[in-house]
Amino acid sequence: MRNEILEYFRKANGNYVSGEQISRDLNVSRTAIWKHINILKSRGYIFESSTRKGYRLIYAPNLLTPLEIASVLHTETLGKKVVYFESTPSTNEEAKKIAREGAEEGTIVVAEEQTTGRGRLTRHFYSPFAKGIWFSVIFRPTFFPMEASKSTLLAAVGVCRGIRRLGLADAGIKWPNDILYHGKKLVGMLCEMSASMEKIDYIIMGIGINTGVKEKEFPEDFRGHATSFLNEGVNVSRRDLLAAVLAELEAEYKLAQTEGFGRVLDDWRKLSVTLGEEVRVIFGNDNYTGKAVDIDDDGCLLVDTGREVRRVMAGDVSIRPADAPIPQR
Ligand code: BT5
Repeated sequence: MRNEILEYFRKANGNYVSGEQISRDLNVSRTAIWKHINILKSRGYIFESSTRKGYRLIYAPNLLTPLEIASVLHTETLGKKVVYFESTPSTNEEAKKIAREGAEEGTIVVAEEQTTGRGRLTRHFYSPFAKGIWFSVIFRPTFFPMEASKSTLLAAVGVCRGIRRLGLADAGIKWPNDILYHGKKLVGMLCEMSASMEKIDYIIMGIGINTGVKEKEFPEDFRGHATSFLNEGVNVSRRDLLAAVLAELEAEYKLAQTEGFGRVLDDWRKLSVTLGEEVRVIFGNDNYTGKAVDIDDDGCLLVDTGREVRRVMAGDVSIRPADAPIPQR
């Protein structure tokens, strides 16, 4: 109902609308309208009210409602269908649910806030209200399940390009798919899949981009290792950023679907901040350093230890600068 009320005000184009009229047109009580308007105010919307004329909307914050997204979107499929939440536990969980129920390719799930945003394994992903873009895209690709791990790289390329376009030109990809800006994490991604041996049912690309989080707001355990557009001095429009990322993702996805992953991997190499660096690889009890020299055709990272070139698969591998302190177990 809140969205409908908002839409109503938008259509009024900054003019006054009487409570009585909204109540009649939308078939809700005036008390309910008043309650929704108060909630909208607490979300940053500014209304002017007049006892005689009613209310008018004079400022709408930078939210990612389906209407806001549609007004700037220039893709063919991605984002044409939007499932929107002010707050949800995790957009990936919601996307999986609707994908199982048959949601079509390109559908996106967007939330202003995630209460239990997920990273890999049991890690938490910090996703505060309207201070980032927390969303998941549903894909139903025709490539084989064995190729699916490369869709993580595909996602990183699309997101990195969108981010560069909107003002952070030095953003780069840390293998396999974090986006860093000057060494700090700006974006986290979590790709999940459901498939049989021969066919992918769906892939969910979950993406979290920090836009308006201030340095001191990041939780202490990773403060100093994370950043946002705002922190880097760029006041980005979240809907423009989302539209740019979706357009780049779509282009990269089309490439993979029509030509295979060759060009996607090349694009990834160009945007990587890992290749050429000394890295430490931590996987279970395995812990070694070496130079990240390339990725292979399967998207695995090749690390030259000086004695051999080791092939690192995604999964729970932690890649850090070689001189970073070794984490205590
Ligand atoms: C990730 O995991 O980075 C994947 C994050 C995926 C988030 C998206 S948001 C939309 C969709 N819905 C979800 O529920 N998830 C996806 P990982 O590589 O495991 O990194 C997690 C670690 O990143 C945490 O342990 C923190 O150290 C750090 N971290 C958490 N929140 C962060 C944030 N907002 N910005 C930067 N770093 C963060």
